[in-house]
Amino acid sequence: MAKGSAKKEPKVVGENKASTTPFTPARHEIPYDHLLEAKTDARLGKRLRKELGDDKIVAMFGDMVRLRRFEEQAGRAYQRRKIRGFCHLYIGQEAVAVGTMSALGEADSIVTHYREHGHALARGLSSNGVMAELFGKVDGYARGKGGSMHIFDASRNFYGGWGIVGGQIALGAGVAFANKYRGEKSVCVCFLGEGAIHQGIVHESLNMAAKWRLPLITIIENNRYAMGTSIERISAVTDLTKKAVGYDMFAESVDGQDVFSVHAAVKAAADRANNEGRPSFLEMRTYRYRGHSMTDPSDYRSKEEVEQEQDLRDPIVRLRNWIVANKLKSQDELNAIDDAMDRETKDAVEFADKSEFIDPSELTTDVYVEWPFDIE
Ligand SMILES: Cc1ncc(C[n+]2csc(CCOP(=O)(O)OP(=O)(O)O)c2C)c(N)n1
Repeated sequence: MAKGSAKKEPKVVGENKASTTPFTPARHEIPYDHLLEAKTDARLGKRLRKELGDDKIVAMFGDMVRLRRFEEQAGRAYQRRKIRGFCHLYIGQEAVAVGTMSALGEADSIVTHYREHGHALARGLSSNGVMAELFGKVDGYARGKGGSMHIFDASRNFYGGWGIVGGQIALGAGVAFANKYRGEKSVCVCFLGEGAIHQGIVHESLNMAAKWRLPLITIIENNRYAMGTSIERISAVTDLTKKAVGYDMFAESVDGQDVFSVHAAVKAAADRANNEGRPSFLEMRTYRYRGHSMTDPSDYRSKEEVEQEQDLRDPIVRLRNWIVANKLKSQDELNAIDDAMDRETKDAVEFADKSEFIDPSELTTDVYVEWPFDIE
């Protein structure tokens, strides 16, 4: 679709602009039309190149490509009925996971939703282990007992993978509370979809995080649709940063298709938490290219809308273009990285296929934690 013909955001009726002004934290909304024309900010790119170095930026490209190729393979394996049950692909949202994880340290924690294969891989979990979990096999991160929605690796402070929309934020706030209680300088990042934003638990947790000054970074991955329902249909305001204003919490809308913007926003939020004891609320404006889950025909949005998002905002193409324009690597060198990721994920499918199912005698194990257990 041509730039000029992009659909305008509907005007919000009865909105009281003045109501948000006494608070400094809430930032202005980024209109969708503006995002479609957005380019990577040249100054931000230059700054991050200096801070992170060329190798790390190229590694971020490789990480995003790994996520994309992994999800494509997972989609194919699902169609071959190698993966059963629910499976929610992350294709289109790669910059959010990679930009976030690149800004965190090993001591930081992650609690997330069910669309989490990308978060797990970006956190450093192996393609083999994640794919085996999707296949329900014993070499998976939950020994095949969790499946797609419950990837978990305590050794990397990666605390799942949760299926109840919004419920994980209470766990995230609890982890942040524990970090603070122990006097550790580390944050907990909690990912939610925008569909979770009106759940009561989200508001109870945001309030406590602000009141107790917990090192919690709440990331709303606003991909515009909760299953088949658009954010415009369910929310009185489409600027989700306004939800955090009532808790006097720092809030910002971020271009979630630009890995640099995501990295910078999360890094600033981690510094804010560690240095000032202030939680943050980041709304990442992103988009998913596939349906809600593998069984969703995606007929609630137009083909043109999806194509427009892919053509103008694809996060991988955007970083690829920036890397080539700034001469960090050539197109051919980036293609070689892509090929390597393609091989890695195909190998992961083979690995998962060969891995065994758990013995049926284990079906009732791992349900409860054995008592007594150690509490640090
Ligand atoms: C409390 C609760 N209500 C309903 C559901 C069913 N459900 C599963 S996913 C989903 C949509 C959530 O959308 P969003 O939070 O925007 O995340 P996305 O799938 O877009 O990543 C719903 C309603 C659920 N899992 N939990």
